[in-house]
Amino acid sequence: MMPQPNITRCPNNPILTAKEVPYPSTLVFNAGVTRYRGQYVMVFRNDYGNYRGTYHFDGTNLGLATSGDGIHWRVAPQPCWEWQDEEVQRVYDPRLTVLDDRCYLSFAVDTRHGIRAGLAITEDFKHFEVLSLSAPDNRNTVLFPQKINGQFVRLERPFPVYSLGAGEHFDIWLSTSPDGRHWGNTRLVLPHERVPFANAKIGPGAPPLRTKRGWLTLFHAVDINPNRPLNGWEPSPWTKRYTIGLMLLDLNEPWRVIGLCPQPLMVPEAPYELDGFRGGVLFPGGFLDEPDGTVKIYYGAADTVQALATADLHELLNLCQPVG
Ligand code: BMA
Repeated sequence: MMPQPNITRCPNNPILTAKEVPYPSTLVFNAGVTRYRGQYVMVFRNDYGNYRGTYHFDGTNLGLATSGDGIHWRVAPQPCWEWQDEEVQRVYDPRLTVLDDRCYLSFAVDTRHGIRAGLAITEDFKHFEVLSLSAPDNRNTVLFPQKINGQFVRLERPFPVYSLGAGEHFDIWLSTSPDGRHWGNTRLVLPHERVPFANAKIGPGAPPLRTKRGWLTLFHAVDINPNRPLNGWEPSPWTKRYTIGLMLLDLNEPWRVIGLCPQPLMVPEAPYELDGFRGGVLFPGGFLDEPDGTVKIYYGAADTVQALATADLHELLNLCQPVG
């Protein structure tokens, strides 16, 4: 018998919503979360104002929240970053990684010439030095919390539409960098067809957790069913369900998948996951281990609110079936 995922949704869910944000806010979701200098830090995506079509509101900025326990959050009085100019339309879907006591923020950037994946560094969450921006189209980059063989390492999700034709069949890749600015040595990690519960794109979720057995890694997996409307508020019918998947990557050769959970770790089922701007979306962005052997899984729910679930680290490791 396959062990079943034993995941506990936080009773306080959703742990952050637009109501708690002291500046214009409509949707609060897809946050990056880490521990930095003695507290939990969250950078969340904040879409504000009215819906303007094609998934754009009046604007999008990034908000900052801090916490002593990872459950109850204080939102800073001002957004921490908004980037809009002639070329850049918005920065969104942040992920946070602490490496050598510096905090890195990886993010997606919509530009007038495609979607780019960026990496910035900050110490105060007020000033962000942009180290790199990828060529389009790429996003969902997550930085590993350690250098491997002296290199920065990231997972990423390019989306090659021209060569693959119609459809959204995108995969998880990995690149390395000597300095966080120049990225290369790109390799395929997990093709979407190896994920039994995805019939469309997959993408990196949160920065991987180092364990004795390997890098434990969350990802999102999309299954499209045109006969299953997901009841979002968005005017166009939404049929893409986003579940959370789990894999184990080799510690020294992290492009090698050594374990994969054959079923989703979490599927949308709580009301705040099913009802929202886009119903049925779980989008993991933070994954933290605790001294008591549990882990915290932070995820955006229904592209509307921020949620948290907990699990046992060893149980998660045991869910990953060996793969050759
Ligand atoms: C992806 C991104 C995410 C979003 C998800 C579901 O393509 O845009 O920001 O959460 O779709 O809408």
